[in-house]
Order: sequence, then structure tokens, then C-alpha cells
Amino acid sequence: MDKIIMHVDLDAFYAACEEQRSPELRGKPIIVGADPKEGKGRGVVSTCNYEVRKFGIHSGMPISWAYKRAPHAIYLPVDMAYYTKISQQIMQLLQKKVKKFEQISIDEAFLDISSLGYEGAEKLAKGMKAEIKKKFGLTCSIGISQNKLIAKIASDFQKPNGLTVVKPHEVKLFLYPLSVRKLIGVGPKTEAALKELGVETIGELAAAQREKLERIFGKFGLLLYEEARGIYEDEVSEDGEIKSISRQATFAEDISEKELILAALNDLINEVLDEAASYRIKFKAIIVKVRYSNFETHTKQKKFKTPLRKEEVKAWAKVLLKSFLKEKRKIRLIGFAVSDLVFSS
Ligand code: TTP
Ligand code: MG
Repeated sequence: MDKIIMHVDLDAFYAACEEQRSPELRGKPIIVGADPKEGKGRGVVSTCNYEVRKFGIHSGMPISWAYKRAPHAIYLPVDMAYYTKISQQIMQLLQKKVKKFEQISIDEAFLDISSLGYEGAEKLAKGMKAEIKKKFGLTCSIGISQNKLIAKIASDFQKPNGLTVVKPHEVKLFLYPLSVRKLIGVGPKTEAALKELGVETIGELAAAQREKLERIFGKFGLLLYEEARGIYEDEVSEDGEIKSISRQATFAEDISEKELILAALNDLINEVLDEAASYRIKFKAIIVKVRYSNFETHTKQKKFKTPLRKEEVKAWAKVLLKSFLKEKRKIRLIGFAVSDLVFSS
């Protein structure tokens, strides 16, 4: 049986939650994130609603830039406990519909719906959208296709409130005109490197020589070659529970300065631990990931018998990181995750 995968992603999630909580905010430009302090604030935009995206504002942008572009917007602080509660209820609703369900972030999940066929899948998607709208007042975007990669690109295709179905015979037509940036793992740097080769669209990438991609990007080159052809093997996990919580960051420029790398790791740890705390999740393993400038990627893991405190996490993560820094090689990406999760109520 051919696989059919659905990707569900809630629209402007934190901002939409705020609009639901306070009806007077609906339809107004809303930015959720750090305090802008009239343009002097530090920190970033967590998300914003679609009314304010037209000013070019997006997640991760410094809040001071957002303030310059949209001083008139309504700025709200992040209320993780509230968003987490809504997320849990919606995820439960989705999980009940299928056997194979995997939540991948606070507002995203994959569902394996192979047994339904494409017609059944589309019907299920419409039903889910209507149910989420009715029960929570929120809209989501859904993508349906033969694997996680294409389903995820499809859910993003007609955001917000979209539903995009890409049947196997439509995959090439769908993927080829899109920018390579849509592929998993392709950030601004890979995009620039590919542009140097004259490759900007997924179609152009699919036409590139496999050997050439491997020579330039190493193992990642092979992944790119496959992704461009719509090949992506990763399965939807069975039990649906979050298995790990992770964050990663790509440096603007590859760096080898220990202090800067450590500071970035500390930021990631804080974010991961905040998310874990908001789910009331404890954990018994930590993982540090490093990608060197040539895309070689390594991870180091440490397991513990009992859940860790924040300071212990930071100290151990530093130990794991140190072994990667010995050779003074340049690093392009750093990641941190916690796993072996313990769910408490
Ligand atoms: P996303 O699904 O990436 O963004 P979104 O739901 O706000 O908007 P849309 O899906 O319609 O494009 O992320 C989900 C939530 O995660 C988002 O509401 C806020 C949070 N988030 C951050 O805090 N920082 C970030 O950099 C990103 C991307 C998201
Ligand atoms: Mg979303």
C-alpha cells in the first residue's frame, strides 16, 4: 500500500491563541514576543498574525526591527502555559483520528493516513479543520502527500487556512517550480551555495549531477539529491508522544570562537528547558549536536538515572560541547535536545 502522510500546522499559533482569548484583538495586527520597549527592546518576535506579516515581520526577527516597521501593532508577551494547554487539547483531538501520529512541535503534527486513500484523506482533513475551528476558533493548514517532506511543504503552500493535496503523479509538477529553500535542511547558506551552481529551484536541483552535489556538500548532497526528487524515507512514529525537545541554530557565519558557541548553546538550552517546563516534561538524557562548516554533523549524548536540574544540564552540555571544540574547526550549526522524557501531570 502506498503511503499517505498528512501534516497539520496551526496558523500564526501564539497570535491566534491570543485573538481567541481576547475577542477585541481579532483582526488587529498582533505581535507576540519580547517587550519592544518603544524600539529599544532586545529579544525577538515569537510570531505575529497575518495582518502584520504584510509589513515583512516574521518569527525570529529582532523585536526592535518589528517596532520600526509596525509601531502601531499590539505587542503581547509569550504565555507558554496558555498555548501549551490549547496545543495539548488539539493534539489529542488529532491523535484520536489515526493509529500513527507524531507531534513535532507545539503546533505541528504528522499523521499516517495511508489506509484512507487520497479521497478519504481529503475528507478527514476537511473534517479536522472544521472541528478545530468550531472547538478552538483556530485555523490550520494541512498538506497531504506521499511522505513527510512533501506533506510539510504542501501544508505551507496555501497558508493560512490552506489544504493542499499532492498526489504521487503531481509531485514533480508541485515541487519543481519551488525554491530549494523549501527543502528540509536548506537554509540561507545552502541556498547561496546552490545559487553559485546556478540552482535556485527544486527542479534545477533535481537536474543537477548527484556526484557533483556529493562532492560539494558531502552526505548532505545526497540528501538534497533525493529530496529534490521527492524522496524522503522518514516514517511517522507509532506512539505519538514527543520523544525529544530540540532547538538548533545556524550561525550567520561559520565560527570557531568557543565563547560565542557556548553562549549560543546556553540560549538553546534555555529555550528547550522552557518548552519542557511548559509541558511539565522532565528528561533523563541530553544531546548536543554540532555541524562543521563542511556539513559533517556529530552528536554526543549523555544519559542519567534521574531527571536533571538546569545548572546540571548546562554543566554537562558544556562538557559534551568541549569535545567538539578541541580541533578548533569552524562550526556552522549547533543544536541541543533533551530526550528520555518523563511526563508528569
Ligand atoms: P510556526 O508554525 O512556525 O509559526 P506560526 O504558527 O506562528 O505561523 P504559521 O504556521 O501560520 O506560519 O511556529 C509555531 C509557534 O512556535 C509560533 O506561533 C510561535 C513559536 N515560534 C517561536 O517562538 N519562534 C520561532 O522562531 C518560530 C518559527 C515559532
Ligand atoms: Mg504554525
